[in-house]
Amino acid sequence: MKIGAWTAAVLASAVGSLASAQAISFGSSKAENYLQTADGVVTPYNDWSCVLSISADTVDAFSDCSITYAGPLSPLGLGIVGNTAPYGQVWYGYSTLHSTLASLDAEIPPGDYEFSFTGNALPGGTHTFTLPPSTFCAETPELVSDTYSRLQTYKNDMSLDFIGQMSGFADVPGANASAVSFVVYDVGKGGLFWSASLPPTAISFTIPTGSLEVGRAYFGVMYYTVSFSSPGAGINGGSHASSFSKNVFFYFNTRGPCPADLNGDTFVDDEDFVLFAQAYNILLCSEIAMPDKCPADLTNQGTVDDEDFVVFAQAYDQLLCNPE
Ligand SMILES: [Ca+2]
Ligand SMILES: [Ca+2]
Repeated sequence: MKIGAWTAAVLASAVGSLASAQAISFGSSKAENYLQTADGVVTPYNDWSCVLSISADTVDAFSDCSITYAGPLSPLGLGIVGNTAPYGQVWYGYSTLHSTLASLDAEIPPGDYEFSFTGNALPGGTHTFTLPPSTFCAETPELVSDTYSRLQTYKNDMSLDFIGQMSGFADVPGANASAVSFVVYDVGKGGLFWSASLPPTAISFTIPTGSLEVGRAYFGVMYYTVSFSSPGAGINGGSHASSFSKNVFFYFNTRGPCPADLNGDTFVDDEDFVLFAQAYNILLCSEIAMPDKCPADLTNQGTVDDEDFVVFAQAYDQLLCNPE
């Protein structure tokens, strides 16, 4: 063997051993969502749901996956939600939406779930994952004190860190991976701007200055997640994980004192109306044609539609910007 070929073989072997750990993990995530719209105002969506997942650290690991279990959706087909290096391939199977936890638990009860996976880059097989009884925290996730309203006016003070408060939650005995966690996304194009994970009993969080941009609309989610993790219980070192998460959504923007002044000349007039009409015709903030930061989405919901027109028309009638 020439030295060059030997080196290549060793390299291939080393890369192969890194890439072929072939760990396969199994999970379940039950969740309920809430919406916060003011200080002290948190409303449940009553949309209890569950995702069952299988993830392999190899791209194109399987060609098909399904779950058989003692419940009405069995056999439950799974679909691919991710398939990129270095994360590998992830399959999800979904419950339907339920207005109560009892109804969700009737459809996705605790017990044994037998995952079947058809081989592709990895061998096929079956594996039993045991879903524990539903164990949500008692607390409702909420930005407490004046955190919500201060977030709405953070745009006036973005050179400072934003420090908010929550109540945290009492963890459940036996849970070993529980957390209060956060994500903040851009409403229009969906990019992640800030995330954090804290212990369940944490009662404050900090968004460091510089994390957010002037002129954007954001939605944030705070998760109260009770989580049970069993590293090594999956295949080839993969894990089992079950989480039970209460999530609260909140919206805010950093658009300054006069959002309807789309060209920034301190008046809301016909020039702004032209810009508004162009955005209205595009409709979706996620469209490539939409101006960056989607400034005409005055309601922070990801579209420019009649609701935004109502807000715009009120500002147009006033002509001069009135700082909020
Ligand atoms: Ca203007
Ligand atoms: Ca809108």
